[in-house]
Amino acid sequence: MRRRNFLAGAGASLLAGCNRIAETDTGGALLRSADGWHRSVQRFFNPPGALVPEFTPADISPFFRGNGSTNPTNGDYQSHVAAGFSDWQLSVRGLVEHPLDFTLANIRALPQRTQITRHDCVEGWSAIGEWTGPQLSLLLDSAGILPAARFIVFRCADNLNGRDYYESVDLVDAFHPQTIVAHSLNGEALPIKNGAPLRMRIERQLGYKHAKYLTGIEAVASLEGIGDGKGGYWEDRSGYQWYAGI
Ligand SMILES: Nc1nc2c(c(=O)[nH]1)N[C@H]1C(S)=C(S)[C@@H](COP(=O)(O)O)O[C@H]1N2
Ligand SMILES: [Mo]
Repeated sequence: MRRRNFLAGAGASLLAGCNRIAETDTGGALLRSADGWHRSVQRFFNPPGALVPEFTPADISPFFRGNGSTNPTNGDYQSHVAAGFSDWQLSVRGLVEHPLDFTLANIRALPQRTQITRHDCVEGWSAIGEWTGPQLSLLLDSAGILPAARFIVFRCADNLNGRDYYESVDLVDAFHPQTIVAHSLNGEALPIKNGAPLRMRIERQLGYKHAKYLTGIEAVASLEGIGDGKGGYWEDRSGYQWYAGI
């Protein structure tokens, strides 16, 4: 969190003195938006492959709170709850060679990654939990991402204040080794409040990027026309930054 604030402050002062960089093609592209600037500087200090810290079982928070949607009542979510999520499907669509549908059994049958990480919510709380699931890269590689794809969009089952929750990341975060489709928290199937039966863990990003109640993964060339076009529920509603690197 401290690093984020430092970067935000440095961003304002450096941008003021960056006209010369902005005149070059690369510099211009980097500086075009605050988000782009944050992303490039963040990646300079914390390169794409770098892992966030992982913790030990002793560090796990005794209680992992639920935030935002904690028990969706819209659509057919409650009938999935009643059926023990036996018919849940996760689709992979968009700019892919092979559109795919995964059942929970398919997801559990893939090679798994377990990671104990810290979740940071912008509302001012953190919690450490152990998450298990396949790396998103496995799903994307099976579907075969087409060269035109630039973002991965996550579709969710919940509707919050009249809008469907969704999120998106670029391909660097999508293919990051700690980006997983989690089905378990602390060794148990995900609780409903934490996104049952599937939720994203995108460990290099702030809490709101970690889409819960995951129903679909979509490879797209642009975020235009999806929600209000800003890349996520909170980005559309409150101006939260699309790039929420920590
Ligand atoms: N589908 C969906 N995903 C979501 C949210 C939500 O309301 N709906 N809230 C986000 C926010 S702001 C945070 S901090 C985390 C909270 O995860 P938790 O409920 O497991 O604590 O989920 C994120 N993902
Ligand atoms: Mo959050």
